[in-house]
Amino acid sequence: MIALNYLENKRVGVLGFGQTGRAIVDALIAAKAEVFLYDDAVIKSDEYKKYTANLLNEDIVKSLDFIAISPGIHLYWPNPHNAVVMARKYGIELIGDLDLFQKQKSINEKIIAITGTNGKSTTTALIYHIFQQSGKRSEIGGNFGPPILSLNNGYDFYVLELSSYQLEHANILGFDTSILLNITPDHLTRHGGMEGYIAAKQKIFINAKNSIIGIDDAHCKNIYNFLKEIKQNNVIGISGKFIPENGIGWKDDCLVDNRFGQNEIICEKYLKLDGNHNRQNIAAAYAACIQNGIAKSEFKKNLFSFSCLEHRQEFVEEINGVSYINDSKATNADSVEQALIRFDNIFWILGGRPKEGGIFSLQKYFHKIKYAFLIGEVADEWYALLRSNNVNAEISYTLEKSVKQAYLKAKTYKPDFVLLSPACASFDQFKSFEERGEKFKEFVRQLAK
Ligand code: UMA
Ligand code: ADP
Repeated sequence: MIALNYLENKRVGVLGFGQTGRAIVDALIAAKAEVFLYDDAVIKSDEYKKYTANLLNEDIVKSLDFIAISPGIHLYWPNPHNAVVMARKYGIELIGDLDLFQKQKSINEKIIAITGTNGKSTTTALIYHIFQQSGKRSEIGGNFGPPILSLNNGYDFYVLELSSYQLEHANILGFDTSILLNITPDHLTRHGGMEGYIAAKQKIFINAKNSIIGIDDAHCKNIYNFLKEIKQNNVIGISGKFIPENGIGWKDDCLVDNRFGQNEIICEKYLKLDGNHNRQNIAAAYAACIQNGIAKSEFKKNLFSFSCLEHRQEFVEEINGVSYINDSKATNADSVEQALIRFDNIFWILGGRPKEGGIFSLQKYFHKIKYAFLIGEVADEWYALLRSNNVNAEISYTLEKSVKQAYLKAKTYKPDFVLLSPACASFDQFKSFEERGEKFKEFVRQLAK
């Protein structure tokens, strides 16, 4: 756990008691701070009940030194949380866990911060894997893995996945290495629209010592041009599709380092982590490694020992010549697009709680869909949309039924892949995308028995 000794005897409100809130409370207790814990849901844990307080009560709020907030707490859109409004009225500071970490961090502890709409977790895990294997003492956490304050002090590198929520809350910036992979519309309600979402993402570059940025989409390309214009230090453009000028990218299935205009071939593609999207992740990871003293040979050796993460285009089973793929983490159209580019002749299981934009942008891949199985809240609406585009489809509503129906229909339609790539959040039927992916694997393995 991160030592927050500078908070001894402080009166600290904690708003939100999920994973982040729990790690904050634990660190505050260890630091001998006085904790005032509040969550909109009832806090049932006997262990933590004694710390609860009403952060909607003026007298309590105005008595605090500050309030520590979880990433899910809204500061602006669509409405600030009531406790946030109260805190603002009395000038009580609101601080996220990343800033609490930054306030105690020594100069020898470096942060590699990774954001982007898609590919954050894969890139974060890949960088951490290569750092570890190359003998760099590292911790991994943030939006992926353990919450920041449950990491340990004294490591050389903290490889942190940062969501737009965490970046929105961050005021202490200036990471050693900052990576922005890509930007497509996501979380628009929380950020008040696309501008707010981009603004949160690009905070990652404020005062960064090394700035690594994907230039495969127009939003990131604009940010790249801006960083160049203001002469930010060490800006490296990366791509999963081509070789950027003075950057890092791909040509003829090879990763190419063109930082110094020499088009140096670093390695061939890694089949377990392929597709333009993963090539973008690999290029970003290479840039981060090379900027932090890892030799090219070490990078190459350790890239090829990386195991892909679960729920991201994960192969589950082959049954009667059909491969079942778990892409439960594909919760937006852009991430689903990567799967639809990669696979052909597809039985597609999709649906859940839809996000802005839906699947409209995926129309150009509909010819690859042999049959679609709709689940979750959006099932009726997307069934109508797919049918109006002449895609064979049926409504399953539940994941279990969709897997059974796909298995039965496969005998007639002979797809190559049954792909769960939902283009939706999971919360209408599952606790998380992980639970949805685990259930999918369980249902598929039952078929294989
Ligand atoms: N809560 C309130 N009032 C609110 C909002 C939340 O009381 O208005 C309470 C909830 O009742 C709940 C708690 O706050 O008890 C949840 O807090 P949270 O939503 O900040 O979630 P945590 O459990 O702390 O998990 C967060 C990240 N979740 C979100 O940002 C929504 C986790 O990312 C992250 O792994 C974890 O911190 C550790 O750092 C998950 C995620 O879905 C994977 N992230 C989003 C994404 O990747 O798209 C951003
Ligand atoms: P994140 O943590 O940003 O959600 P993940 O690495 O967990 O990213 O991948 C989430 C989904 O996005 C998966 O379906 C995966 O196949 C896809 N994906 C991974 N990397 C990229 C990328 N660079 N661009 C677009 N999609 C990606």
